[in-house]
Amino acid sequence: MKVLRQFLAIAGGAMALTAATADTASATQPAWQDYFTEVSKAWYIPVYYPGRGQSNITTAVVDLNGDGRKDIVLHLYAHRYDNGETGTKPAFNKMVLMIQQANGRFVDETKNYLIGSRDLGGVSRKVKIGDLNGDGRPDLVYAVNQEDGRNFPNAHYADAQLAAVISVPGGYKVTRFGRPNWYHSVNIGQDASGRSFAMGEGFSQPSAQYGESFYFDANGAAIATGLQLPTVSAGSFEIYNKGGLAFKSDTILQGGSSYPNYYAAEGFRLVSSAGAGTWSKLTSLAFGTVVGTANLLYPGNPNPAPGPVLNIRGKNIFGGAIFENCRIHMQPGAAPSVVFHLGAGLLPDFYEGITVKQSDLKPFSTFVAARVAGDKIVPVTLNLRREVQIDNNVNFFDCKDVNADGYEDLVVYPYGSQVQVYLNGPTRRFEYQGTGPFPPITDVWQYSATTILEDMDGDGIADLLVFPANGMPDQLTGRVPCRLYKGKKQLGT
Ligand SMILES: [Ca+2]
Ligand SMILES: [Ca+2]
Ligand SMILES: [Ca+2]
Ligand SMILES: [Ca+2]
Repeated sequence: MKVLRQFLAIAGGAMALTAATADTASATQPAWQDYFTEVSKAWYIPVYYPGRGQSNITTAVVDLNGDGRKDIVLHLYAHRYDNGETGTKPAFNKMVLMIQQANGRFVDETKNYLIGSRDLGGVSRKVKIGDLNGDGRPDLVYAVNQEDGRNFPNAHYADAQLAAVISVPGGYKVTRFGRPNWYHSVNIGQDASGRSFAMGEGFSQPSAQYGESFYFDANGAAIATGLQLPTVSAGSFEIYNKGGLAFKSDTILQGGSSYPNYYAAEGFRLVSSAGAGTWSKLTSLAFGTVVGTANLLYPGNPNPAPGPVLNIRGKNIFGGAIFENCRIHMQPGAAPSVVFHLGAGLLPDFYEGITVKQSDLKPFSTFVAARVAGDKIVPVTLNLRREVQIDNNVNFFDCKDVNADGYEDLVVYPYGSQVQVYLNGPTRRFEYQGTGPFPPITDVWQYSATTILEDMDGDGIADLLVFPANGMPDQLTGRVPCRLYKGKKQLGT
């Protein structure tokens, strides 16, 4: 727990590490203009945003008003300074709903669509989209904590709840639910009747006997389900239907949630959907091999924190864990697998018991995959060609078919650099597309840039959003311009 929490200081959403090393464009790579064309002045973030670390922008795309055009849902958060600006309350904490107009531009229509409070109660770390209350309109559910307020002595580590932006008659409303915690994981499952529920877990409270889960009604209220679900990882988890029982969600896969098992996949399988449901734990799967122990020394803390050193594909890594995952069909029609992101520090000169500082570690990033077979978790070969591993600051990614060929791809949204796409196909390889198809990021906020690749206008070709994930330089005021590039032709062609 201690190592995991401290590692968040390295791996958290708003850190400022060296931007990923861009591939050198070669003559064989096509110009990005073949793939995208910019929509001028398409959207903006409607507030000046401080570039001092304690700030975060969570961005999701979803069609809020059912007109077939994807809209942009922003959650803005910034902490006050711990001196000067008084107190520990957030300076900004609000939802912004940008509705796509017929001309492809986005307008802040929060007042037209959001009823009541805009406050999620903290920093959102993760967002999932699904119809939680069964009215046919999409809802959003957020894991909320005080991640970017963590440097402050009174930053209320565990005072946040889960939060939903949920469809109600006449618009959307914010509902907070769940016991106070430092939430980092959230996802959506379905019960035996097909009714959706949301669940999540946090790092700050002792684990409950059962994982808490909530239904939502037509008015957006959260209702405890009473289902006896497993306590899931606070890092991240997938809950899905592998098939075989009436219960819709019968399988959970997640990254290892306890010391020293951070580099493993854990899971649960529903064995009876009678009553509140009965789940059994699956035999876990270790990724790579634990080769020893190293100690991490933090500034201002004389006590080094020990942790396992993992050898994976010939490299020794340390101080990391699995914080994100996505569900994928490796081939069309195949049973689901789960892709995990393993973020850690590269330890080039490891010997048993070595003590290192954060600055000695080079950020290391890789993807691995697993699936459930019987009562075991088994590895799935994820053949990523030319994988970007070093200095690649990854938190978020999607498993989705991004070029409409029927094969689900891996789409990675690093912090501080352009989207990275690995196209899947019949050869069972995921081919990295390099930087060639994508426009370079040149905005003043490029150090905090991130991306979303999604078909925003419904023409079947993915479009590209480029925007800051957190604070921006002080010279920016008012509306901060972001980018939309409309897709012209499919990636990989
Ligand atoms: Ca819309
Ligand atoms: Ca709904
Ligand atoms: Ca594809
Ligand atoms: Ca499009």
